[in-house]
Amino acid sequence: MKTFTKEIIFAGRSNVGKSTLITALTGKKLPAGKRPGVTRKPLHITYQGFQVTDMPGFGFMSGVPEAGQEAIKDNIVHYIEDNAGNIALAVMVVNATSFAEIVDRWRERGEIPVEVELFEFLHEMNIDVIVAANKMDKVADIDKTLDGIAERLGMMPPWRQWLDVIVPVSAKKGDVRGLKELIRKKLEGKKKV
Ligand SMILES: Nc1nc2c(ncn2[C@@H]2O[C@H](COP(=O)(O)OP(=O)(O)O)[C@@H](O)[C@H]2O)c(=O)[nH]1
Ligand SMILES: [Mg+2]
Repeated sequence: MKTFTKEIIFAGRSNVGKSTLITALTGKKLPAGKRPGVTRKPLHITYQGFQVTDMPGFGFMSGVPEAGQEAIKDNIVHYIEDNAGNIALAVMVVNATSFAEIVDRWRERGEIPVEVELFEFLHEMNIDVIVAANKMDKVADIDKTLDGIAERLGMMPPWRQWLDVIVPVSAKKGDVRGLKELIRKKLEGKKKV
């Protein structure tokens, strides 16, 4: 029987620190910190028997027209649909310092924020999701910030009720231990199909 390498995808708005986070977790370099939107196609690396995929960042990027941003979103959705059977886990990376503000701004305009849409879409596809709240080194009130993120994704605060979903990290500082541990826990026994 043919076996497939299981996949872990990292998705999120541009500039939230996806590439930095993958490098911090795996020790492998990906293009990071360049112009937002530099990651247009899914990038793959292999890590501990898994394929790790850095998805293109969605949302506003200076210099990228709105049609291009929509196309990136469509690509992400299609990629996930096409590979759903093989995706063992999705890590949705958010910028903890701006997530609440961005979500509220979209909602005030009567729109569904892309990250909320993505979170729900992954659930519909039966893909296990971790929300990595990144840039925690810039956050003053940790509990309040994480409660705000949980609530906006439809998870009743306090955020500590959702320790199997939400994990604070600081990719830049290399503080990713909680995420590493949660990924390990979720992937136990999921390596091959
Ligand atoms: N303060 C802080 N900055 C970070 C953190 N992680 C990433 N960054 C910065 O955020 C910017 C975007 O990072 P990048 O990994 O390219 O984001 P991507 O577009 O989501 O792949 C870079 O300037 C990083 O140095 C973090 O944990 N804390
Ligand atoms: Mg990137």
